[in-house]
Amino acid sequence: MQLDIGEDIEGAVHPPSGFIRQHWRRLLPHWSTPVLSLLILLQRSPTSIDDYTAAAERSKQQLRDRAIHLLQPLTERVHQSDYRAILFDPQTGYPYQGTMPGIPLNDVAVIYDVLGYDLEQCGECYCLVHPHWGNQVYPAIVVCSAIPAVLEAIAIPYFSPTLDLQINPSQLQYRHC
Ligand code: B12
Repeated sequence: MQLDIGEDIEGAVHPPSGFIRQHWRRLLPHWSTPVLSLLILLQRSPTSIDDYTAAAERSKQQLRDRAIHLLQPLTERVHQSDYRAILFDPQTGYPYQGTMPGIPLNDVAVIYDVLGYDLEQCGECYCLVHPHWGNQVYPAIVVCSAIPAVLEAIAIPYFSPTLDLQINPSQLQYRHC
């Protein structure tokens, strides 16, 4: 079910992809319970990001900051309901905060698996092709130990219309190195 988040932002809760069901211990070595759901956040990029340009790096920076601004507090809400949730850093594929990393999560491969979006080779990397936004899409993934219905029940009120989608710089606690 699509979450109603905002303009140029799409979010939905899904069961885990085959790779995650099979490899969750390699992705999260310190977890003792399996990953049972994912929240996928897709943001439309204001510029093309398919090459190493200043505009692309600026857009990726802003989109990453907003993904963290929106999803990190959601993981804390999940913890308050006694489930586990981790935001994977969209820039690196490793957990965003405080945990022993395993193998990096390939966001593009997961979304290709779960949503069936096309992929295109962009230089040395593979990019998702969103049905409406093309490759101007910035993915971010939260994995969770709760079943999809439980994560949805937490996410729907969280992404209520009052949620501030705009980032003010003072909130940014972590920037790209
Ligand atoms: C590593 C990486 C790179 C590497 C190359 C990666 C590669 N060969 O795949 C480098 C640094 C070269 C690169 C470049 C670029 N990248 Co890049 N990259 C990533 C990163 C961090 C990880 C991708 C990854 O894991 N690849 C897997 C490779 C390294 O491993 P592999 O052995 O081939 O495959 C294993 C994994 O896939 C693993 N796996 C892990 N999880 C999963 C899940 C599933 C379902 C499966 C099947 C497998 C799997 O299993 C496989 C076998 O062991 C992602 C961010 C992310 N969190 O996913 C961005 C990302 C894919 N890159 C992105 C972009 C835009 C680029 C660029 C095109 C432009 C730019 N400005 O950065 C440039 C290339 C420009 C050019 N002209 O060449 C964007 C794509 C956005 C989109 N629309 O999809 C991402 C999502 C980053 C972001 N959030 O913006 N990138």
